[in-house]
Amino acid sequence: MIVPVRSLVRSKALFAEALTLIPGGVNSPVRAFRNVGGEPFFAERAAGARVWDVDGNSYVDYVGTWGPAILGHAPEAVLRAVGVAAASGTSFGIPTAREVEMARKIVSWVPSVEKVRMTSSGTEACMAAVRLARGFTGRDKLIKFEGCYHGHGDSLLVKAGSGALTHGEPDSAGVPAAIAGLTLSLPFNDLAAVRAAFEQNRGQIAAVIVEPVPGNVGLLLPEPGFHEGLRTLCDAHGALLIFDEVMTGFRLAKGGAQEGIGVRPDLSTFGKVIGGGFPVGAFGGRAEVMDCLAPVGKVYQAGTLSGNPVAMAAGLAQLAELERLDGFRRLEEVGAALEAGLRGIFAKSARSGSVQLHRRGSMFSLFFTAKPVRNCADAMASDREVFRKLFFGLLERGVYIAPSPFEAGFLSLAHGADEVEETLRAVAEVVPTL
Ligand code: KE4
Repeated sequence: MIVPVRSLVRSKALFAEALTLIPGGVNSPVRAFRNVGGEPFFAERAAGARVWDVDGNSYVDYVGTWGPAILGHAPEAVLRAVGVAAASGTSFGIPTAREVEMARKIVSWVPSVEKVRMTSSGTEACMAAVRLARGFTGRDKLIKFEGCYHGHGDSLLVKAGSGALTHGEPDSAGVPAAIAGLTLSLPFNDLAAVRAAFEQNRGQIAAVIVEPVPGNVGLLLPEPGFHEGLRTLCDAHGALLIFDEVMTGFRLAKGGAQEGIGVRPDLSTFGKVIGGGFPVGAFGGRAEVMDCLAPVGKVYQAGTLSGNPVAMAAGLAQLAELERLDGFRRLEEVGAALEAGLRGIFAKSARSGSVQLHRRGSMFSLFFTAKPVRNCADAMASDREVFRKLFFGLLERGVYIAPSPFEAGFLSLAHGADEVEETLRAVAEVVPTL
């Protein structure tokens, strides 16, 4: 493929101005390309599996706005629903029928969820779920896993993944030691470490929170028995099990990752897909736990735009399309096709022994290392320079993967054979240069 020289003039000018007005020039750190270097391009528009930058360059998009764009960008059904909803008012701060419809949908799709509360982000959902677990159990400590990212709430920015891993600084400044000290961050897939933490903190642990299939340190795959072990340990020690399905929920299956794993958490958090690209989060689970929330119980949580009618309309339309189009089966098919193509390319390359390709459904990631990647430490030990070369090699060929080895790739229903073929052609050109 002749690699066209891509003009980035307008992106550069916008970024230069953004840097004078917005910290790092971005409203969320992962967008800043800090993990790969260089400057981000600025999006002009997106449709289907593609995004166009302000200089007119187009890219097959595997970031999908970090998960929400599961149908592809600007799906007709979502745009229509948003227009209808917005025409009747964009926010009321008064209960609406759409919130009941969304709650009914989540409860019916995710059997472990008996009651659910909407928020405006995944961060809020995770923060609230942790507060609820502490209020329900009367305990303060929390177990999480290194590299898992549950938003930027203080208790959860401890050895967190995603953007927090950019400079190998998984902890954030500004989080009081007294709060961070209540969070025990353990290696993913290490049940012995969890067992020991419960033993050493008897009666003190309110909850274990985990991304069932972590997507914020690249994609990690849970080993057989890991989640069953977490369930057993939480039951034995009177702690709650929280599955953070903000990324995996309504993506890996109708019932989220927990459907395939077959373990019933006490609480789950959601976001991304159920907002159809609008600001949404949700948390739900056992009714006896959820009823500890105000105004019924004493655990306070609130939000001006929680259950926003336009966001609900977008999310409901997206979920309806996923069901109508037999979306989960098709996402598995396109994921398998991309995986087979990538494995074929790497198998014939000099890199064949030093790349780990992880995929679950429509989520995937690549680690450049000869060793298996079981947890955050293994992921951090992978070769970031090779990843950086892959990223930019693909970008200049019109394929946009996450600008960090510590993120997952996302496929959508708009990624068809043409997009996969175009992607594999670009990969086949770049891999020999790595
Ligand atoms: P938000 O507050 O960004 O809506 O959700 C936080 C969150 C919670 N839990 C999981 C499993 C998540 O993946 C996220 C957010 N994911 C990142 C992508 N790695 C969002 C992108 C960003 O931070 O800009």
